[in-house]
Amino acid sequence: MEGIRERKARPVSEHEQPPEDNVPSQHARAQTGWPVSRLLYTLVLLLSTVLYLFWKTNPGALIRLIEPWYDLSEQLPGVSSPEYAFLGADEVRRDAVVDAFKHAWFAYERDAMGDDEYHPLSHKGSNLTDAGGIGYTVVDSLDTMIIMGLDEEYRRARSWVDTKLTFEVDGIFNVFETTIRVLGGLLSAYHLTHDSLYIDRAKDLADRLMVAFSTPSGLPVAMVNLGTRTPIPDTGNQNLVSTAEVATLQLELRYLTELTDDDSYWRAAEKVMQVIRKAVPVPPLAAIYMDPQQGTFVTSPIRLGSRGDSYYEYLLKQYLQTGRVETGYREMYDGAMDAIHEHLVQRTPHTNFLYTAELMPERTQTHQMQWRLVPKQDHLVCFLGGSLMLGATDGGHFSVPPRAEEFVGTARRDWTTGYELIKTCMETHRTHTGLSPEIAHFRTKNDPQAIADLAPNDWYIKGSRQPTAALDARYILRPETVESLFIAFRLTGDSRYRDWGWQIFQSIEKHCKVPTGGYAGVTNVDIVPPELEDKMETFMMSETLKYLYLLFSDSSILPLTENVFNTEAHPFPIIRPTGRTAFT
Ligand code: DMJ
Repeated sequence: MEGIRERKARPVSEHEQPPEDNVPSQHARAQTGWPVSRLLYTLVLLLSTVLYLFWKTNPGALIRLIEPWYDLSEQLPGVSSPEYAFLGADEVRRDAVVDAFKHAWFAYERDAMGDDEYHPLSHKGSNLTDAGGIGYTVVDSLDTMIIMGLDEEYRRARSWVDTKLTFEVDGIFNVFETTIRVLGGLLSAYHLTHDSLYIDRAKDLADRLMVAFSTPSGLPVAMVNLGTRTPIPDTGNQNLVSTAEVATLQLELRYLTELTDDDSYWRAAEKVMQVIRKAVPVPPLAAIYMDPQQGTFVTSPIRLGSRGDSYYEYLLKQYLQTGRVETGYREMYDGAMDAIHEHLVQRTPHTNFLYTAELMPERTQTHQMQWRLVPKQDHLVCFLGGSLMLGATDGGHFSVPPRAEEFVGTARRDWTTGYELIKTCMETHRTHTGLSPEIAHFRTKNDPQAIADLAPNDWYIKGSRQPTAALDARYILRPETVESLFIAFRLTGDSRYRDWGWQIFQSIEKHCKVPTGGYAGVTNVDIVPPELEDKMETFMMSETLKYLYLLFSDSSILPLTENVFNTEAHPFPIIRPTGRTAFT
């Protein structure tokens, strides 16, 4: 400062040559450098303060501001290198998944072979009806054994299907669950083996299920008695049907028509989609309940989780199943994705996590209808990350990894949202067990302090700190996050997805593995050691372990461009039916 003052105090005339002793010394030169560095220092300080205040008040906007540069260096979000990666197998991790499958299967086979469900803590099986079961677990697991090359285990399972499986059971079964797990399991076993046993069984089952479609609208009722072939409406639910359930039978029924030449399955499946296309509101967000008498949506929550999820999944997959010619499905899917982006996609206030909220219908005091946005997301929604990326690349028909210029229209938006959603799903695995809860709640801008305290990371599990954990805190061996990781890996070759999948697998091994055999869900993902639930859901062997296996396998196994996975992870081939009018 002194130097500045001195110079100001003694102005030198333009023409005056400085006398020799006026030439600044080295020390004085350093002093004259101060103003610049001080200026810079002040500027940096000022800028940091502004950025800090901006971050505090609107962190999302700040991240969005810098995102374009971040993207530029990365080419595309979710892709580390633009170079083509050969997707070879990670044999060590893949084989660890096979060992896990064997651990699950052997326990089931030892304690409960043929029963619908398995209880690994009590070493028992159980059936879905008192009249008996229909091989839920065996049939749901067939294709995983085939894919993993477990020939001996598969041979025994096939023999059970051949000699013991019967659908002549006087019991009531859910149409959707039976279709995706049992019919889907039989059809994919056929796809992988061409063993006609599976077509015979699939046809027998489907013929019993078809009575569900005999409603005035063509929307199937929720249940049937398989033995008596009687449709059973869901009286406990005002005879309504859930949107996901009626709209997640199509891949299975259409493939069965392709295999049998019996058109009735295809017609029934397509009729449902015609009814939905006509009934869907503007914007095209589907409420989770429909009335099978009227063929209309009823006022009910709108969400991408339970009872809504696979409706969106199958819009895209029906389009992919028939070689991308049925543009009607693609249009419905694109319309739905636009509406989801406009009405459901949200960001958390501090960490900018992307999630999809739910809409709850409510009546105001003056009886007006209004929709309340609820910031919660089911684990089930985690399928959507991979699904969006798959849709954005038109079913994996882009380069691997995709090049930015391949994306047109809303494809890049969908890709980015898909990747961001996967990141959020991974974030919900940051619990004490490393497992993610059944439902995650997210912070919003003006949350009360109690919620702010609970959710320093912008998300929390409702009730996880209460002595009796809420159902939200459970992890029941669900597959949706690893399903998305598998798709993202196949589309990008980016090892981050394998690392994330491995992380999840290790948490399952650590906390869900029952030493005597099998895997169990946990009641609270935030308690270590966790309390186990005495159930191994069938999707552990049909989906979770299959998707993990495929994540670590080389990409020649079941390429996405040649197969479409049903919602229970059963692969079907892409088909090109002739002589049929496409759904356009
Ligand atoms: C599976 O049965 C299917 O993935 C279904 O679409 C949703 N729920 C379970 C797995 O979580």
